[in-house]
Amino acid sequence: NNEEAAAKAAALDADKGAPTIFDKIINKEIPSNIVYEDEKVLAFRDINPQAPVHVLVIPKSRDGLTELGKADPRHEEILGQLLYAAKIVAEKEGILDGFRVVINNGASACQSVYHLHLHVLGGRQMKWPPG
Ligand code: D5M
Repeated sequence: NNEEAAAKAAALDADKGAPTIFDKIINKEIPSNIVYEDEKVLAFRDINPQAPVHVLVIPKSRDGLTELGKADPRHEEILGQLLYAAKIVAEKEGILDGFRVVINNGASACQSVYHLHLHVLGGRQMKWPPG
């Protein structure tokens, strides 16, 4: 379908080094609602929230991490930092008692932006299995 084709095209562009919308957010060229920031990580509210709390946690440097499936050993440290930042976000947002961390990897998992990002979701009863 159209969405899948668009995701595949976006993945190809990103693999060639093309910037994504998240670069504009990192560079503050477009506004975002930042929840947490440190030297390596940026967390901001998702523009299309799927729960009362929906925050995206991204590495400031993509460094080849268009998707989790492209990770290699040099990414181990940043991957840990991203997951720990997800915990800080959950704490700041008051959802430590129940929250979900999601990574959509690839077109068939509905990934639309090819700059690795963790979704931190909470503030409502989550369902299982996810769609
Ligand atoms: O998730 C990509 C997510 O990125 C999706 O939930 C919308 C969000 N998004 C896209 N553009 C923006 C801006 N400009 N601000 C905030 N959030 C944004 P995926 O897992 O790739 O489907």
